[in-house]
Formats: sequence, C-alpha cells, structure tokens
Amino acid sequence: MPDEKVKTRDDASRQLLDKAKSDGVDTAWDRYEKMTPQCRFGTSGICCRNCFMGPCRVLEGKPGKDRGVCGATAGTIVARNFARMVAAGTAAHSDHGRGVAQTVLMTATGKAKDYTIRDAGKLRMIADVYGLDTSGKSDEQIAEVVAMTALSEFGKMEGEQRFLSRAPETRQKVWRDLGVAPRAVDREVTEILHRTCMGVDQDYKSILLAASRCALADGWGGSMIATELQDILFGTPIPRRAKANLGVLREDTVNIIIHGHEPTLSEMVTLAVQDPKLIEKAKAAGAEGGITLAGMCCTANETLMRHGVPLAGNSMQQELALATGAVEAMVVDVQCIMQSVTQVASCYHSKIITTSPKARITGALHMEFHEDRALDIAKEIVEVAIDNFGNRGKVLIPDETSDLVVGFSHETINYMLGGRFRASYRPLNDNIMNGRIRGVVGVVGCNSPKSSCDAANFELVSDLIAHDILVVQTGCMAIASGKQGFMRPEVKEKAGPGLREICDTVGMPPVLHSGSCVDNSRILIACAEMVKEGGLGADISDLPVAGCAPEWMSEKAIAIGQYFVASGALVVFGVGLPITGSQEVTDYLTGGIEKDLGGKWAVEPDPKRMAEMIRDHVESKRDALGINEAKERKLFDMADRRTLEV
Ligand code: SF4
Ligand code: MSK
Repeated sequence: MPDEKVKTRDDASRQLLDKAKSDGVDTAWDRYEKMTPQCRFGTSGICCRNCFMGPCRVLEGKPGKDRGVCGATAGTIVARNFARMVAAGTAAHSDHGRGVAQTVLMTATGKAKDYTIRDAGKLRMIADVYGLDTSGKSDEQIAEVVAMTALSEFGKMEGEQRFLSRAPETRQKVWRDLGVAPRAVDREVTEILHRTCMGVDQDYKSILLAASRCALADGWGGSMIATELQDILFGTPIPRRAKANLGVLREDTVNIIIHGHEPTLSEMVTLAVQDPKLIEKAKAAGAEGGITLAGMCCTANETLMRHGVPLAGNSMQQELALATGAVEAMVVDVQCIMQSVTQVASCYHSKIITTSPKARITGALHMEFHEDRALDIAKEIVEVAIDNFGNRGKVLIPDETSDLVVGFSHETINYMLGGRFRASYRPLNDNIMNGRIRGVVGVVGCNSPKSSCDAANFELVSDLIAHDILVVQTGCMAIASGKQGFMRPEVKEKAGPGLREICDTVGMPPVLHSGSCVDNSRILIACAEMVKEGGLGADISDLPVAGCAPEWMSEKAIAIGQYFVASGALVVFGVGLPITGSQEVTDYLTGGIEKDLGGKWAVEPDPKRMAEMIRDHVESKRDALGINEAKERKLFDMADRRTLEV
C-alpha cells in the first residue's frame, strides 16, 4: 500500500490519515487496498449480468470464451455497460434538475415561502429560450410557466430538448443528421435501460449512439435545467473570495458540514446558521465562536459560488473531515456520499443527518427535507448539531487553508471580458486568435483512491496555465485547485506570458471556478457562445478546447464525458475507462466517433502526458483554424489604402 504521501498530495488529508490510523478508523484507501487486485473483467467492461443465464465474463479473441451464454460479443457487452453508466449519470444529474424545477414551481405558486426568485433577468432569458410570452407578466407568473416547461422536458411525448437551440446551428445539424438529438430526458434514460436488456440492441455502434443521445439529454437537458433554474432561484454566481480545506473548521465553533449536491436544502442551512438565536444557543453550549458552516463536494461548490461558504474539501476528504473529531453534524442529501461516513462518525461524536427521501443510510439520523417548511427544517438540523457540541472529544484540525476567488459563471466570464456595456466573448475569441490564450480546457470530476488525490490536478493545471491555456473547473477538481492556491489572482505569475497579460488586464485568475458537476453545462454554453462570437470556426468541434477528468470515479463523470464528446470536444480521462475489453468499442470511442460527432475519448493516467496530449490537440485545432500562422506586419501602399473602406 502506498504511503500517505502517495495516497494524497494534500497535507491536511495526510495529517488526518495518520490520525484515522491511530484512532483505528478505516478509510476508503484502506478498503481500496483490501479490494485489490480489482477484477479485470470489471475494469475492462466485459462482465455482463444483464440476465440470469449469466453472469458472463468474455474474452475477446479467445475462441470459446469470446461470447456470453446468449451469444453477446465483447463489443456488445462493453457498449451496454458503458451506456448504462451514461444512463445512470444522466438520471442523477437530471433528477437533480427536476427537483430544482419543482422547487421553482412551488416558489412561484407560494407553496415554498422560504424561497424567492433571485435572478429575474435569467428567468426572462430562459423564458425567451423556451419561446414563452412574458409581456405584462410578473416574475412569479413567468417562473410558474418556466418551471412547468422545464418539468415537461423530462417526460414530454414529442419534440427535442429545447435547450438544444442554444448550441451552434452546425452542431444541431450534426445531432439531427445522426439521429442523436435527445427527446425527453426520461425517455432517453429508459430507452438505454431497454436497449441494453438481454436480447435487444446488439450492435455496439447502435448502442453507443443511443448513449450519446442519452448523454446529450443530460448536458443540454437535465444538467442545464438544474444550473439555470438554480441561478433563477438562488442567484447567478458572481466573483467572491473564500477559503478552502479542512482548516476552515474551528475548535471554538459548532461545525456543520453540508455534503452532496442539491442546493435547495443547503441554501436554507446557510440562512439558518445566521439566525442570531441559534448563534446564541451555540455560544451557550460552549462554542464561543458560534457556528461554522462548511461544504463538501458539489454542495460545497454551490454554496461557495453563491455565498462564499468555505470549502471543507472534496470527495476523498469526507471521511477525513469526520476524523478531525470536530464535526458536530454532516448533513447529506444525494450523490457521492460514502456509506462509510456513518461508520467513521461512530468512532467520534459526529452525527450524519440524511435529508433526502431518496437517500437513507443505515445508522444515520434521518431528518427529511420538504420545501414547504424548508427553513424550519434547516433550523432543526442546526439545533441537532448545537446539542451535539458537548459530546465532542479530542480534536485535530489541520492548520491548512487556502484563499480563492470563485464564481465564474458563463455570465461572469462574459461580463469580465467584455465589460458591463459590451459583455461578450469577443475579447476571449480575439485573444485566442492572437495567440495570447492558446485555448480553453475544462479540468473537472472527482477524486479516487486509485491515484494520489489531487496530484494529477496539480500537475495538469500547472502545465496548462504555464502554456497559456485558460483552465475552467468544476466539481471536486475545482476544489482541488482551490486548496492548491490556483484560484488566487496572484497565481497569474505561474501562467505563461500571454495568459498572464490577460489576467492582469481583466483581474481574473488563470484558473476559473465555474461550479458543481451540473454546472459543466455552463462550459457547454461558453463553448456555444465562443462559436457564435465568430472567428473560431462554425462548430464546437472547431474550437481549441478540451475537457479532462484526471481522477474520475462516478458514473456521472462518464455521462459528462460522453456529452462533451457528443458536443464535439476531446475528452481525456485518467485512471482508466472500462471499455478496454473490446477493441472495436475502444477504437470507436477513441477514434471513429470523431467522424460522427467531432469529439472523441482518450485515456492517459500520467498527468504530464495528459497535458501534452491536450496541448497537442489545442495546437492542432489552432492549425486547422489557420490562427497559428505568423501574421506578417503589412505596410499599406497607396493601392491598398484605396481599397480600404472608410
Ligand atoms: Fe450472459 Fe447474455 Fe445474459 Fe449478459 S445477457 S448475462 S452475456 S447471457
Ligand atoms: S461531487 S461526481 S465526486 S466531482 Fe459532484 Fe466530486 Fe465527482 Fe461527486
């Protein structure tokens, strides 16, 4: 087993790994060790248990072992498993989006009194995208119709996802010509489950095209609905300063961690911890500093972007936060919550509070959240944490925090680059065209015990900004960069000369925090806007952009990767991809799909080589656009001057 230094690059995590060990607490790293070597049929995607004639584990190219009991080939099995991961990821993001739409509807109709419409401008913009008539209507009236329209996107009988209209027209045509323009979100998820049932779709390419359609229903459907309607309800993020890492917890306060994904509850907890009565109660319980609220995973990103709530950490720090012994309550909703949190919490005094009707954990305290009495429930949760303060034992809070500036929504980038009166992507496009910025790369996704946590992010981001590539981040990799100090404007000193000059002029860091996992849809919109602004080709596939997830683990990451590939981007994953059991699937996803959709997958576990691969891709796109040709300075003669229009 690797030592602590190899397990994680993060100092705070290393201190707590030592503490967990001396406290006799098992973490994901320990369990990973016990699981290794992991099953190669599973890691290469060739284990099928889609019916009970199996399970079947096939070996491509091994006569007699190369087909399942039903005759399914490795290609079919790998494609089916991949498509099911896409469907699961799409379902997770999209169910999140549906929940937000329901909250907007309840707010608009007065059934969720603790919420309000915070971004009326975005509300009207989305109404416009949906083609709704807003004249003479109040915000609440518009919000009701927008929410109903968004909800219909999940189960409508006819038509395509309405947000596809936000993509460049060339891209929309690619999707329609190939038959992958997504219809209702639920239909795409259901259809994948049907197609991959025993004895249905048995052509790897057909399955993978359906997976693309399903993934697009996530990126340009469910996730985009989540992002846009959250902005309407909670406000579109703007730049603000914050702090990151486990050092944000305090010995003299009641510490509450909000963990998961959906901000409907965490917004209310953010309000509840500001209640003077609850602060007094915490002080009376012996917490002289009051209450500290900190975030974990994507809930952290949501409340960080909108309120500056400090980041406790990313996915692999959830058990370590509890090992501080300083967490009175970890309040969780859905997604990326390890079942082990109750086990770790039982070694300390921490309470794990589950809140979603969809997600219970054996051993946790369940305090179900309902939007109609949102703030009251949030206050009850905070009271449970305060009452638990007296049970605290010995604590170890690492003295590790980093400053960061966050809140770079697509609108903010637009505004920062173009200014209030001419907000546009023109300056970004111009600076890409003149070469000061070589390209834009999204570094996103989870972390995992399969690689040294946060290490690949550090190598990759350092390399990309040093080579004048603007980095945009979401999810747990955004948190990694926050902890590593990449999101301070001063980091421009580590950027190449061109990017540094832009950062100086605009006053932004070279690494932009753009939000949570569903907020990858902000990156789709940014790409679409870059195309529409002009000068960088006619499609997203022409742009010098790429996406990568160096430490991914969740099915949601596969859905995100596939919707970026299907939108025309190169997507590079570290740690592996469960497709290697079939050469034809691997060849298609890492090559042939580019002809169909303009994007493709690549796998590269080494972050240095991943950076090189991405830079080569960015430069090849620049070459194809003709913007790498050195432009000679031309002195105009009289004939030239006559041709100039004045
Ligand atoms: Fe085996 Fe075919 Fe059943 Fe899969 S669907 S478990 S390959 S028999
Ligand atoms: S939280 S999906 S571990 S990024 Fe969105 Fe982090 Fe990955 Fe969960």
